[in-house]
Amino acid sequence: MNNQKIILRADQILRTNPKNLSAINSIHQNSIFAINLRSMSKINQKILSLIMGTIIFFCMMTFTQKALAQDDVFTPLPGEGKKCKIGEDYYFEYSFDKTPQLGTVILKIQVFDRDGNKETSLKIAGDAGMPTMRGHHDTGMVEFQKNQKGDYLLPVNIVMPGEWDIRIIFSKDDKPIYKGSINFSV
Ligand SMILES: [Cu+2]
Repeated sequence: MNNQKIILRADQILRTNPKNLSAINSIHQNSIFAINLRSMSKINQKILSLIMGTIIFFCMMTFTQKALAQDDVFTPLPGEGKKCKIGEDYYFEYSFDKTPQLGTVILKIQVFDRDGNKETSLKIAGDAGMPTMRGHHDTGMVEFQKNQKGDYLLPVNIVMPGEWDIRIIFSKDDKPIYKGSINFSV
């Protein structure tokens, strides 16, 4: 059957018995099969493989982007004064000098080794901003400064009420070893 005939036949069936969908369906299936066979010339096969290649390419891109995005996952931290483990070797605790409010608050992080001794060999950087307004207030990664006691300090400027987060990266020998985020609202 050619296409014209298929359409006429389907039309005929619909006229005589509008509810005979299964007959229409089977004609439709046959027509798809016939059209597929006819259109599979060599040129179309090339186009088809090109399309398949493009689809696979974009799938791979998506996978790669997902893998990269996973690299950038910041673990939400459990709360002020709570122990946060960095692998087996270190842990840290953090606190603010006051409840975060408009103005400047100071975030303090204390790092310890597995025996509980102060650890000062890490580098810590933090990026404060508003998750719902990315790019508006973000400070970019700013390095914490160590005080004489070996505490790591970062002043954070809270410029408007709403949801805030501070994304923090801990590095050992310039390699990131932990990523965490502190979320709070003002
Ligand atoms: Cu804002």
